[in-house]
Amino acid sequence: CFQISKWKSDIATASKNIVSIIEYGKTYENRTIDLLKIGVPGNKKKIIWMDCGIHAREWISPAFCQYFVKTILDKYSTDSKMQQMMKNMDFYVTPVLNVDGYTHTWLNSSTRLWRKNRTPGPPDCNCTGTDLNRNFNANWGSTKLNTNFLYCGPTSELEAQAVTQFVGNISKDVLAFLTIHSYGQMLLIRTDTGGHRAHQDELVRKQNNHLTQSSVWFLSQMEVGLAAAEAIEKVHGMKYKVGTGPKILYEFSGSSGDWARLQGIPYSYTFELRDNGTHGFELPANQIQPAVEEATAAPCTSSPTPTIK
Ligand code: ING
Ligand code: ZN
Repeated sequence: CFQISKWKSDIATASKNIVSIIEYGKTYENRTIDLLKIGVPGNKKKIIWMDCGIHAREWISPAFCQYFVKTILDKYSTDSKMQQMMKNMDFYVTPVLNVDGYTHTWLNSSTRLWRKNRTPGPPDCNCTGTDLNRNFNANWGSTKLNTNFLYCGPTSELEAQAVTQFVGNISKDVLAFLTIHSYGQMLLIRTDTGGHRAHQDELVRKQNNHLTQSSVWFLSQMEVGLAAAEAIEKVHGMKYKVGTGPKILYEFSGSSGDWARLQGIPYSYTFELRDNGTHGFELPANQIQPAVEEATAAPCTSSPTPTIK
């Protein structure tokens, strides 16, 4: 984390005109939560939100955020499309959201697979930490997953409060909310009502057999997702699945992405980066570079215009 902090300030110094650091919260152990704001200063800009490292052990995620930032900055210096994009949009990139948990996984091999943050549980309970991706105010408590291991908020944790407050204030300008995890090689999209209900929603859509605003929007997310998966595959041949969490992974509630969608942010995607389970969270070093390269192709794909029949 020390190295990532240094990397952030180096970048902000090197690209003063378009990069700044915004501190927007503190962790339980009093570490700073901050993000890089990247874009040409101006008015009426749209925002792309990206957070990495909400889960401590998913190390490829913070690596991805750093590579993504490097890529768009490199492009900015040569590519007129990127220069135009930076005039219309700001990227808000949090390289590590769960700073305490992430630091904990670097301690030793016995803590390497820690997922949650580091808030202590009740004194009589051997249950340190809260799963931050079950702590957001989105259908909170509506799935079976609020056990110790996957405790639900709502928004009891400082880290979730920081995101809720910061994004809440700017949400009408946020075009896309991207939150980065591993592993599984998936791009998760959302229904209007959240991850605990996607099955039912899909049935209703099929029964009605007509286009509501919500189904048009759903198809458009799907279409953008499929184009992104195709772009990923072109880089190193890796296949990514596209769909809703409950359909291709499992049911959940209290995730940041559902919360973002319920705030009215049009596009909310959760990335599950490499791999497919062979190494899982402990992705070998020689896969870091290809994994972040291919995933960068996803947000850098220009969105297709939805072709709804
Ligand atoms: N996966 C996510 C998790 O929080 C997810 C999957 C994403 C669920 C978005 C719900 C919403 O469980 C990992 N790998 O953490
Ligand atoms: Zn995760």
